[in-house]
Amino acid sequence: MDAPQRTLILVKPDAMQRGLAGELITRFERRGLRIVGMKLMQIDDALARRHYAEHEGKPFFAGLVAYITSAPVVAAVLEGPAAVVVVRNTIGVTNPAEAAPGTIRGDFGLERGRNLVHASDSPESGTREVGLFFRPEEIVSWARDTDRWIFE
Ligand code: IDP
Ligand code: MG
Repeated sequence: MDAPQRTLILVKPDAMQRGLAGELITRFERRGLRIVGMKLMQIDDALARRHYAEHEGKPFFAGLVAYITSAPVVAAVLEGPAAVVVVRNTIGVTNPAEAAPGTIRGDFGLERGRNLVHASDSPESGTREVGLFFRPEEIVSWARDTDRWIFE
């Protein structure tokens, strides 16, 4: 089994407004990932800026902050073997116009600025972003027994 990892996903406001939260979360569950944290929340300006700090100064930054703060989001922590790359592959590339059919962005999106879902892009980002959105006590441990029927 690949090393277990944790990664943050956000069901972004466009997906929330289209009523797609359940559909998107279902895809991660069916992939075999385990939900270890989940909440509905409104991201404020300060959190949006910290979360997207790497994009500060880019032309789309102000629009990105306005977009991610425009409606409630579902934030979740997913856990599993190689979870970071598995989730990135499940959501597809940043621009939905170029995302493969079968991926979330490739099945539901058309535009880069409305791409339905966020996912951490590396194990280090996963650790940083989980820490930004969740307090340690909000992460739930599953019984070790369940590893036997979910993972190899
Ligand atoms: P990612 O979400 O696939 O990791 P990033 O490059 O980290 O993509 O960009 C963060 C988010 O910023 C994207 O998901 C998208 O919503 C938005 N974004 C990225 N590039 C552009 C752009 O060129 N125009 C508008 N929005 C963009
Ligand atoms: Mg990114």
